[in-house]
Formats: sequence, C-alpha cells, structure tokens
Amino acid sequence: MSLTLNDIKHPKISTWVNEMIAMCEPDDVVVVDGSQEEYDRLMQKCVKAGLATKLAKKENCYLFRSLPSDVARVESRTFISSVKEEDAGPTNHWIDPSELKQTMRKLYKGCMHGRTMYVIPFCMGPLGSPISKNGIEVTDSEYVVLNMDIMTRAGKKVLDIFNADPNAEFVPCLHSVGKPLRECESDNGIWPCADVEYKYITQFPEERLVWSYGSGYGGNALLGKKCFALRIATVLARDEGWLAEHMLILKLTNPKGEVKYVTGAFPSACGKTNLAMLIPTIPGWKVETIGDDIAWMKFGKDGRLYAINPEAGFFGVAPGTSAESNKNALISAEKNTIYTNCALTEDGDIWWEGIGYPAKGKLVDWKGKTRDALPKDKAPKGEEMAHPNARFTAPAKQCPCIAKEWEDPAGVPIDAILFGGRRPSTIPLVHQSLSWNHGVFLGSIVGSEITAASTIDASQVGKIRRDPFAILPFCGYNMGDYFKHWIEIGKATTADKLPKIFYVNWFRKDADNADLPGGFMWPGYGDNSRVLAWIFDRCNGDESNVVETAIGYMPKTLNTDGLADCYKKTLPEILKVDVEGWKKELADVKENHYPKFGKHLPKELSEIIDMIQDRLNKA
Ligand code: GTP
Ligand code: SPV
Ligand code: MN
Repeated sequence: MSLTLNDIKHPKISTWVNEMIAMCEPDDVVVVDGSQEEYDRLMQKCVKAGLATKLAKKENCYLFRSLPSDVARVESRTFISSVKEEDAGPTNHWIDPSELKQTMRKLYKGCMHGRTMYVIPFCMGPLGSPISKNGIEVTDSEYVVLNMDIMTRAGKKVLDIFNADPNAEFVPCLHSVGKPLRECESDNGIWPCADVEYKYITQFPEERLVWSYGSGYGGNALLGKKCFALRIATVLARDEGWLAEHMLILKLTNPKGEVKYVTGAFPSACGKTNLAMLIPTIPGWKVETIGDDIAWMKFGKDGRLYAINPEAGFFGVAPGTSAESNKNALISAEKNTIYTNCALTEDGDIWWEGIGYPAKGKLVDWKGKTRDALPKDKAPKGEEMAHPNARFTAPAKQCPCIAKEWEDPAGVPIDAILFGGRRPSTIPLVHQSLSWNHGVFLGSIVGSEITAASTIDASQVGKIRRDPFAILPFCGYNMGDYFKHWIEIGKATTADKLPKIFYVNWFRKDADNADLPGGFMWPGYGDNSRVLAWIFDRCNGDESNVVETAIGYMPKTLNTDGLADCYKKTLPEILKVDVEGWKKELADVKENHYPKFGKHLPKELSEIIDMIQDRLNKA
C-alpha cells in the first residue's frame, strides 16, 4: 500500500505540502515510499501514457523521449532569487523574490489539474551521515519520481527520519512540468513541459527553497541535484564553513597498494563521469568511484577535508560512452536504468553516437522518427540519432568499480583537487599550483568550450566561456564571495592538511595533424591514469619528476609505456608552458573576467595574477 498524507507526522512538512496542494490543485496526492512495487507501478503508468518504452534487450530498462525544447538545463531561465541583487552576483540571473513568487504562483495555480502530486522525502548523502541533508520534492512528474528513486535515497526510510524528529530540517523543493490536463485529456505520448518562456528554475537562497516550473529534464526537474546539492548547498556551505562542489570523487590506488582520494571539477560534459570510472592503461594502478558529479566536503577533527557523494546514482552523458571509453558506465547501465533521448534499435536496445559499434537496419531517433542507420554512424550536427545530451540514469551501486567507501558516512579524506575544462589551446596537460591561493586562482579562471549539457541552443556549442570552478551555473550566491570562501577554507587548517591543487586539460587540439582522432593531442580516458599517477606521486611529496615553471609545477615527463606513438610525439608539446598564450590568457582574465566581480573579487586573486604575470615576463 502506498503512503498518504496522513503518514507525514512532521508538522512543518505537512503544512508546506498542504499549501502546495492548495496552490497546484492536483487530482490526487501520493507520498512516495521508494519501494520496487511503487517504481514498477509508476513505470507502467509512463508506458501506458506512451512516454516510456520497455527495452527488450535490457533487464528492467526503459527509454523516454523528451520534447526538442526540453533537452538540457536552461541557464537563461535559471534564477538566484536572493533578497538583494548583489548577493546573486554578476554571473547569475536575478529577479526580486516577491515579484518572482507572484509570477510563479500564477503559473502554479491549478497547474496539476488532471495529474497526481507525488511527495518525495529524500536524503542527499548516505543515510545517517553528519554531512548528509534532507529534502522534500513535490512533483507532478512520474519520470521525476523514477529518476529521484535512482539518484537519491528516497521514500519511507527518509520519511521515518522526519517523523522521528519534528524539528528535522528539510529543503522544500516544488516542481511541476507546467502542463495541466483538461478533463479526459492525457499526455498521449507527448513529453509534458511548458514553452521556454514559461520555464523557471528558481532558488530562493535565504529561505533555502527551490521552485521549478515548466521543464521535466535532468537538473531542471530532479531538484536534489543541481538546485539543492549545489545552488542551495553552496549557500549552506558558505554559512557553515564547508564546500559544496560540482566535482567527481575517485579513489586512486598505486601498485604498492597506497591510496589517495581525488576530487575533480570539470564543467558539464567535460569528463567527470569518465574520470571517476577510469580503467588505467598503466599496470598496477586502480581507480574506483565514489561519485561522478557532486562532492560535499567538510573538515574532519584531524583538520583534513572529507568528501561525500550526496547522490545515489549517475545521470550520465550517453553519447561517447563505449566499451573502450567507459566500460564501467556501460555495465552500470545494463539493468534497472532509465535512458532519455537515446535512439532505439529494431531489436529493442538503445544506441547512440560513439557507442562503439555500428547501428544496424532502422533506428527510431530521439525525436521518435524511424530512420536508416547512417553510414559511419556520424550524423551532421542537429541530425544525430541520439541527442548530444542524451542521458542514462543508473544506480551507483551497480557500478563495477564503485569503491567500498562510497557510502561511508564519514566521507573520504581528500588529497588532491583537480580543475579542468575543454581548452583546445594554451592550457597544458597538467600543472600543479604553487600554493592554495594559486590553486583558488586556477579554479577561478577555468574556461571551457560550451557543451550540449548546458544549453538547448545548439549554435552556442563549441564557444569558449569562463566557468570558474565548473560551478558557474550552479553557484547560489555572488561568485566573487565564493572565491573568497575558498580563500578562507585555505586558512581554516594547516597547509600540509589541505589537498594539493592541479589543473588538467585532456582537450588540447591540433586540427592539422591527421594522425590524431578528433584532432585531440592527448588520448584521454584510460590514459589519463598517466597523469593521475604523477598527481599521486606529487601528493606523496615526490620531487624526482618535477620542474618549477612560470605557471606552476609540471612533470618533466610521464609514464609513456604502451602509449601510442602519435601521442609520444605530441606529449612534449602539451607539457610545455605556452608563454605567449598564457600572457594572453591572463590579460583576458584581467580585462574581461575579474572586473565583473568588482569589490567582491578577493585581493588575493589579483596578487596571484600579478605574481604569475611577473614570472611569465621573466620566462
Ligand atoms: P555532466 O554529467 O554534464 O556534468 O558531464 P561530465 O563532466 O560527467 O562528462 P562525461 O564524463 O559524461 O563526458 C562528457 C563527454 O566528454 C563524453 O562524450 C565523453 O566521451 C567525453 N570525454 C570524457 N573524457 C574525455 C577525455 O579524456 N578525452 C576526450 N577527448 N573526451 C572525453
Ligand atoms: C550537468 O549539466 O552538469 C549535469 C546534467 O550533470 S544535469 O543534471 O541536467 O544538470
Ligand atoms: Mn554535472
């Protein structure tokens, strides 16, 4: 039997949910229990409504197709609605909270007609961890409930925590697809959502409240993820002295059996999931996964930073995922997985560009059109079989390389933090910061080519933009103050206890070199283990393979055993300081990036930029 409103014994939650019911006017209300029986029932409802297709070839796997207008996060419709505009800062969209609430209340009024409201009690982080936090998402989307079941700890076990403690805190998260149904109307196979001008993904940071309207996709709708675990959590972290970051967490073991834990911030669709599940190409090394998208880090009693993964599943980019690039992700998504906007094969399996084998016969593309497989499986931009931001939602516990510590309530102690992005030029394969503040500087200047994960506007893809700390679309307050918070974290413990900071770039390009697949000067994927090995040794204080350059510490060389010859040739180039390129880079930061933050820019960062410019002038 499913749970009902009467099963909620937490007065504040009951009050809030009742207010949402009065506003949204659903036909029915269900409190999500998180059981398999419930999951199966909701999935059947989606199949009946024509929204989901069961895959004959994969156990308990389903395919959903969204509308072409609802395929990714919509940053232009994402708001940090703080009381003061200055607190949202120069990089966030802002509307006055009372004005925005008025606008959104009108949209929410009666928006759940013809639909069921689901009340999802969920926990971000391992149950019982002092670092974890709880929320309630109210939604009218079965797709959201099913995804939240995989991505978070959801249901009765979390409701029990609330019911046991009437003072237990929760972040209220309201979601509607914004598509009320008239009497006798049904979705009839069409993904429900609102037109883009009616979409709002709003965070109210002072109230620790999320309101999302009009989109059913990913980070817009699974509110535990980007809205709570990043935009709201960055604010909590600032106030409470910890870090909420857009970072993977991995466990790295060397051939001697020694272990280091590494986090990495790369912008959306820039390789976090791949790095977190990497299979090393150098013998004796091992990578295991703790998390692939978000890290919450708090100081332990020993003065070190400990990280947990607040999520319980992977919402991974499908295209490009193959047995060669990321076998562990494919195995994670073999069963009990939701696929969104992938192509469907005739025999009832999924397919996408870069899956590693050709499509045969006819395919149903992500828009629902039946088409012949393309020669070479390469479609012109805009005509892909799977959308470039097609995703799989898979339970983390199914990952073959999940680390045994992944649900440790204490978290894992972090030795190194990586920053990176897609930079076709200038940025070398790897360099290490000279100090904590220099590392904060490197985080602050992260830039990347725009990817399909961050925009529904395909014409933007490929342009370079600054994405500091890979958190530009996910920071719930003024980014200048966020830089300051990172500087403060560096003062909260002794230098030897702080993680070492590195900047990596797997994406240097030489378009003229026909030997290089995709023009990339570095093979990436499993070969990134060669870089991880150097980082590991640096964390152990190894001084044998290092040069101090104008921009930081760099390896003299890397382990190249078994590396393809074409990359042995490109390696010296990508391990060199491009002095002229860096001078331009810093000039751009000084002229176009830092001035945006005005008086919120910490003086420490201006000091670092002067120091590096000075070193470059002497180089
Ligand atoms: P989000 O889930 O959007 O935050 O993305 P992510 O950072 O987890 O990115 P992911 O690992 O899913 O990779 C995105 C795309 O980058 C995929 O198409 C990958 O195949 C590609 N990619 C990942 N790692 C590498 C690499 O080392 N080299 C190259 N050339 N491509 C990579
Ligand atoms: C990202 O865009 O960084 C993602 C996908 O991880 S989404 O959950 O849609 O934000
Ligand atoms: Mn992400």
